[in-house]
This record gives sequence, structure tokens and C-alpha cells, in this order.
Amino acid sequence: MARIVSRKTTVLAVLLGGLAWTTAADALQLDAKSKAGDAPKNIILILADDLGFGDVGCQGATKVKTPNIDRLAARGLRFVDGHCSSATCTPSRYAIMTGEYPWRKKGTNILAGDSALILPVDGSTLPAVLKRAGYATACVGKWHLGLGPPKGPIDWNGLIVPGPLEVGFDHSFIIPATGDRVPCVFVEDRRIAGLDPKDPIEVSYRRQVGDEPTGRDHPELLKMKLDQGHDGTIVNGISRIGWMSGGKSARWIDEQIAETLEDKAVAFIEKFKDKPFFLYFASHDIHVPRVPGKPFVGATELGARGDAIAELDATVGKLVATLEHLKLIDDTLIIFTSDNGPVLNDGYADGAVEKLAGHAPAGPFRGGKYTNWEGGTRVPFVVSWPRRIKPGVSDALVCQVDFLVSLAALVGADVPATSRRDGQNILPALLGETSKGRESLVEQASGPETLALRQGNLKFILRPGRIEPGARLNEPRLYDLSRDPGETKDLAPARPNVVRELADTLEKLRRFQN
Ligand code: NG6
Ligand code: CA
Repeated sequence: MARIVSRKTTVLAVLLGGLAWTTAADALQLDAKSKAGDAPKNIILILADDLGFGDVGCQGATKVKTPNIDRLAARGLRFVDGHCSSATCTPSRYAIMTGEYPWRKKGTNILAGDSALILPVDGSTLPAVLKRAGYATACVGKWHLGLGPPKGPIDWNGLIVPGPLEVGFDHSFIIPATGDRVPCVFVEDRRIAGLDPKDPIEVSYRRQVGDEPTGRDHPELLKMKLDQGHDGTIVNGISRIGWMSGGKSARWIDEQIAETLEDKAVAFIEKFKDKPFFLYFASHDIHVPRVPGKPFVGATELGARGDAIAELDATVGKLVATLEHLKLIDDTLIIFTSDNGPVLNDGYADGAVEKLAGHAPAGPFRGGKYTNWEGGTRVPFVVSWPRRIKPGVSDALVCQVDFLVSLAALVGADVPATSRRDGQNILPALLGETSKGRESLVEQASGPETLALRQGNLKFILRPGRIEPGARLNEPRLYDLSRDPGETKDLAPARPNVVRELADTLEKLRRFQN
């Protein structure tokens, strides 16, 4: 059984004239146990961005083909009641990294690209736990968990600390926030990759910096038209949220992001093929701006959104093929999931709405990104580990907030006390040994007050996130998902006692303190 340890204070050391953060893990002197006999040699968590339950072939998509994701699902366990913690990116990722519901902590909503790191640097995160258990750890892809010290500013032209390396990753190659937020550069370990010191970078979310055109003033220069927001600096023909100047040699080309991330991931796998490793691969697909590489343009009839799904699927194929080639596939635990439910128009006019062609991004579920209808948090959720997991489909209620505790149990690592309050050890469900998962789960739309509670198949919505125009906003709702998975028939008016009971349970969970 994994032992519980408590967080210790952060150690901040000033070394070599630069700020160097060391995690307190070393200071904690945790007697990290050797890997349990039956731990997987490697663990890969593939986190897609904004991919909905119905966006994959194995869950009903026909207008876009996802053969690689489907094959992974056929080889592993496909969870049909698998959730992210929240219907937007930053809080969901916070839950994965900490094992804690994000709405307990201020500052975990969608972050700007110059926000401070919101993760603890005390050795209590998922990568830190796995690192102590002997895994080499890498983070490749979208970060969106903040960078730099609590009071800022981020030293974009120098050492960018604290960041992924300070929370337990040995290596990182990241998009600092999102593709639609400045700075449009990759950060490799603690520095911007490819930055020319003679062309320093400046980033701001308060005022325009530099004299490059913005989407607001020069919409005629855009190759992708904006719809809402996104009217800051134009980079690669696409205007972003925020402003930046300089750093020209380091700027990414959107069409090459997927391939760049893939190459970094493959290089890491190859380098560590003989050692246990943990790879957190957070694809940028299918977040906006949706600008897939050439081979995928027009791959589907759904426009940029469908093409981005095809690109994502190819990335999954490439990672799996690498593992197969290196004969690592049998003993690698792969989790494939998404950070939140689907959205069509997310601020750019990329044709996602017009070209939907009957495709159902959230499958049979209502809502999507920003909502606490099931479509907001019920996402693709596949766990594959050929040596140990028998293929199948599971209807156990499982959530990404449980990864830390469950994986710690799997590898025989210590579990930080902060992850024990919300995260549960659902390992037996993840391994397919039982169809019983969680009994209840809090689902978050966007923001601290937009919570819903799953209690078995009952779904209580305290306050919806975004809802259809004209619908009631502040009244609780109740659905029975066993009969009404699409949340169409509100039972709240007819069953006030159940509403009261579930409201009470949710309130208790919210107030629960260590
Ligand atoms: C919203 C952005 C949206 C997307 C989202 C974050 C506008 C109008 N909308 O504020 O485009 O960036 O934030 O998405 O600017 S997430 O998947 O990273 O949570
Ligand atoms: Ca997202």
C-alpha cells in the first residue's frame, strides 16, 4: 500500500547568480520504494486537447477516421464513463498533476501565457512521484500551468523558472500556454528554444508591445480569420491572445507543431528505451488555432477541426509505432484521454461549425467544453498495457484526478497527503479487474462555482457553465443518466428531496478540508 507523506516547504536556492528552484523532494528524504514487481516498465500519458467523446471512431465518429486511436482502444480498455476533472484546460491539467480538484484552489482557471506556475514545487506532483519511483520523466507539448515565480515576472530571455523541471520532469519541451496565446515559442527545459539573444522577446497581456501588426488593426493580414478575442499580435498569419515582440528565430510555425512535438517525444522514448520512463505527451491538437500540417489539410470533410483530429490520430500512431519498433509496447502503460470536451467555434472562424456535416463531437452527450453537462468532462479515455490489461470496454466511473494516487499505487510510490483528499485509488478499475470505479465525482464547468455532482448515475448540476440562450441559469438540475444520458429531462422539480440531498453532499465535499 502506498504511504502518505505530507508536503514540506519549498526550498529556494540562489545558485550561480540565477534563480534555481530545487524541489523539496530531495530534502524530504523519502525512502522511495523500489518499483513494485508488477509495475509497467514505462508509462505514457497522451493528453489530447479539446477532443470530445464522439470525436473518435471507436465511439461513433464516421466522418473522421481515427484508426490509431481505435487500435489502441481495441488493444486496451476503453472507458465509456471516463472524465477529466474540468471542462477547460488549466484546471484539468492541475488535477492530473496534483490529484486535487482544481476548484479548491484559487488561480486554477484558464491562465494567460504570462501567468506564474500554479503547481507546487515540493515533490508532490505526478511527475515527482514517478521520478522518485525510478522513472525518467519528460513533458512534451502544451503546458498551460503557468511558468515563473508567484509574483512574476517571467524572465523570457533568461532562465524560465520554476516550470516543468521544478515540478519533477527531467526534460521538457513545451508550448508555454496554448497555441492561441503568446508567446508563440517552445520552451525547452528552462529556456526558449532557438532564441537569438540579439533579438530579445517581450510578452505582455496588458498592452501592445513592439510594432508588429495586430489582428484587431489589420484583419486583412490574417490567414485565419478571428471570431472573438484573439486580436493581439499576428504571428505566422494568425493573431493571438496577447502581444509579443522579438524572438523571431524562435517562433513556431503552427503547421509544424504536431510534427515537432512528435519528434521530441520519439527522441525521448529512444533515448530512454533501456530505462523506465514516464512521458507526459500533451498534444496541441485539436485546440485552436487548428492549423494541421500539409498531409492532413483536407483529410476529412469536416474542415480544420476534423483534419486536426486526423493529425492527432497520426501522432498516436507514431508514438505506438515507436514503442512497437523498440519492443516496448507490451510493457508500456499508455493512457489516452482529453483535457476537456469538444468545442466548435472557439474564437477563430475556421469552418468547424459550418462543416460539421452531422458529426457529433460529444457523442450522445449534451454540452462540451466550458459546460458541466456530461459532454464537458466525459472524454475519450483508453488505458492500454498489453502485458497486464485484457482488452474490453468498462463503464466504471473514472477520472483523471485519480491518476496520481492510482499510478503511485501501481509503482509502489509514496502518495502526497494533498492528493488523498480528492484522488482515489481506482487502479483495479483502470486495470480491468473490476467494473466498479468511483461512487461519486465532482464535475467542473469553468470557474469555481460551476460544479456538478455525479452520484452513481444521478447527475446533479448546481449551476451550469455555459448554457443555451434562454435557459434557466441559476437553478439546480437533476438527471438520471441511466435512462437519459443526453440530460434532456430535468427531474429537479419532481424530486426536490434528491436535489436537497445531492446539494448537501456536494456542499460537504466542497468544504472538506484536510
Ligand atoms: C478562451 C479562448 C479560447 C481558448 C480557451 C482556452 C477567447 C474568445 N477564447 O478564453 O479560444 O483559448 O480560452 O482553452 O479568447 S483551453 O482548452 O486551453 O482551456
Ligand atoms: Ca483544452
